[in-house]
Parts: sequence; structure tokens; C-alpha cells
Amino acid sequence: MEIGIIGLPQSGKTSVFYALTGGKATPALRPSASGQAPSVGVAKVNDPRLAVLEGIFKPTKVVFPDIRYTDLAPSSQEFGKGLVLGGQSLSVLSTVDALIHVVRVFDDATVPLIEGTINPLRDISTMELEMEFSDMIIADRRLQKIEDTLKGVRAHEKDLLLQEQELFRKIKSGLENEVPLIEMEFSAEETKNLENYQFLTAKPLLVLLNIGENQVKGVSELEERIYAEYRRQKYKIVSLCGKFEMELAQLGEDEAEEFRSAMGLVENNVDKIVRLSYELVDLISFFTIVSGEVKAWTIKRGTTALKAAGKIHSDMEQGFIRGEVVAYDDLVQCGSIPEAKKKGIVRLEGKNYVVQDGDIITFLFNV
Ligand SMILES: Nc1nc2c(ncn2[C@@H]2O[C@H](COP(=O)(O)OP(=O)(O)OP(=O)(O)O)[C@@H](O)[C@H]2O)c(=O)[nH]1
Ligand SMILES: [Mg+2]
Repeated sequence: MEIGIIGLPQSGKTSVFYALTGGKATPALRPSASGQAPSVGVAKVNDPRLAVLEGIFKPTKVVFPDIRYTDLAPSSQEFGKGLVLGGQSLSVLSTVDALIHVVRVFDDATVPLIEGTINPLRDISTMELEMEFSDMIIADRRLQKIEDTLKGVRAHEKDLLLQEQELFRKIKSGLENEVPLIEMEFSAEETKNLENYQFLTAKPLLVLLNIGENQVKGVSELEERIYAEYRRQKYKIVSLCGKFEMELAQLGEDEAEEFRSAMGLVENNVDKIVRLSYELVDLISFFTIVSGEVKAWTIKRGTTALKAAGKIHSDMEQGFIRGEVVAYDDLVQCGSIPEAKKKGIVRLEGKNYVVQDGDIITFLFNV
């Protein structure tokens, strides 16, 4: 699963990227310089169930689910002049599963402001307009193509095209009214058609308020105020001390925790944001315990046992016989697999079984 980090220039995207992925921070977090490739980093999702499974199975290794975050190269556009989302950034973003939108709240005279003042709501809508504009280009292009095709088309092919034209007109007019695709209503058939396009405003999105260390105290009021005035129902809002957390990412967990509580931060917001980004896309985890390793696997909700097995290895999918499945809660109650078997709550499931979040599965297969 992959998440793109977006936001206006100098909002703190790269700092947030390092805070989330714990990568080594480069000393040169410099103002917009162009021509750099996007960086990709990995964050592990701290699923508390894995600690419990570790207690039960005493494995030699625990493998957490992970998320890849992409930090775009700084925008090549001059400050506040025109589009932030262009060329390479756009092609990277079109392939990600979800977005984190970093919004500047921190106050620091040494970091230039695009529009002269700190105003998170304004910045949120500036960035959203850019996304809508970029989607409008996709819609326009498709509409143009449909019009061209309609000229030479036979009668029986016409209906489908006209339907599609109506769909894209609806999208265009929605975007013109600043409605993101994620808030528009589509039929199942339309949704299927739209999977062929990579609309930015159709992607799930988390708004991340990047606050300064001196703003921790007022953060709940700030979040409430933004929630009250922000018109998007589908987008969640969280906050993070981007720069501070980037520095903590270089320390050990205990030491980081000490600094956090000294700062008045009641919870580990990095972990929280990673978990929330995992929940943005409808993903679930199932677990395997094989040769001393407890391992989490990430799948879309609704995935069958057959496809889940294929996620581990294509041989497992090809030679699939069945899965031995026990629900996480059931296993925890019994305390061990043999005990669960004795109680008869380990199920044998076929290839069409829909895997549930937290299932512990042993696949049986032919090679
Ligand atoms: N005081 C303070 N400075 C911050 C904070 N977050 C980021 N900065 C500073 O703001 C500047 C820009 O941060 P970056 O993380 O590089 O921002 P960016 O959005 O990646 O910038 P571009 O990629 O150039 O668009 C850097 O000098 C950071 O140190 C913060 O929470 N507090
Ligand atoms: Mg950057």
C-alpha cells in the first residue's frame, strides 16, 4: 500500500515524511529546489494484536504490515505562482492508494510563507483547488475524446458513449463546483468505469496539520475549529509536530517517549497517523505463523482465501487445498492453537472463504 504526501511548498511535507518513515533526515531540507526525484520510505503499522500473538507463539521474528510513503520533490514552480501539482509529481501521485495533505500551522519567521500569513483553512482549499483543477484536465480530455469518437460511431455503439459522456459531464460540473470525486455519487457501473482513470480527488485523504512545538497545548481547539469550518465530511483531520517528530525518529523509542511527554503529547501521533493511513484504504490484515515467524499480510476487505494465499506465494494459490482458520479473538481466548483445535473453533475453509480481519490462517497446498 502506498501513500503520497502532498501540500503547498514549505508546509513541512519532507519533515512529516521523515517523521513517519523514520529515515535518516538529510541535513538539506532546503526551500524548493527542483529536479529531485521523489523519495520513498516505509513505515511499519504497529498493530497491537501482533504483540499478543508474539506472547502466544514466542516467534523468532514478527513481521508488521507496512505502508510506503512517497515524498515528492519540491515543486519547481516559483512560490505561490501557479500549480504545485505538475508533471512528474502528478504521474507519481496518480498511482498511490491514498494521500496525506500536509498543511502548515507552525509559525517560524525563517520559513517563507506563500501567501504571507498562516491560514490553514485557506491553504487546504488552495491545495484542493489544485487537485480539482488537475482532475478537470482528465475529465476534459475524456470528454473531447468521446466527442471525437461520437462523430464516426455506429448507432448501436452510440448509447454507451452517450452514457459515458453524461458521466464525465457530471464529474466536470461537480469539480467546477469544488466537489471532489470522493463526495460524488456513482452507480456501480460508473465506479467500475472510473477505475480506469486516476483522479486525485477520488483518493482517500488525511489532512495533517503540521504544528509547531509551541502549539501542542492549543491543538484540540485548533482541530475543532478546523472541523467546524471545513466542509469535507470524508476527509479526516489529524495533527503532528512534523519537525519535532522528525528529530525524535532518530532516537530510540523510550527516549522519544520521554521527549513526547515532556512536550505534553499524550499519545504517539506518528503511530496513530500510520494506523489512520492504513485505515484510509479498506485494508485488513491476516496473520500466518510459519517457521517461527509471526507475519501480518495486508489484503483488501472482501479478498478470498485463494487470493490471500496467492499474496504469500503463487504456488500456494495454484495448489490451494484449504485454509485452517481461527479468528484472532477466539485464539486469544483459548491461548494456543492446540487448545483452539480441542474446542473445535479452528475452521477448515475452502478457496471461496472471505478472509476476515485478524484471521490466523495456515494454508494447505500441493506443489
Ligand atoms: N519551526 C518549525 N519548522 C518546521 C516545522 N516543520 C517544518 N519546518 C521547517 O520548514 C521548512 C520546510 O520544511 P520541509 O519539510 O522541507 O517542507 P516541504 O513541504 O517538504 O518543502 P518543499 O518540499 O520545499 O515544498 C524546513 O526548514 C523545516 O525545518 C515545524 O513544525 N516547526
Ligand atoms: Mg520537501
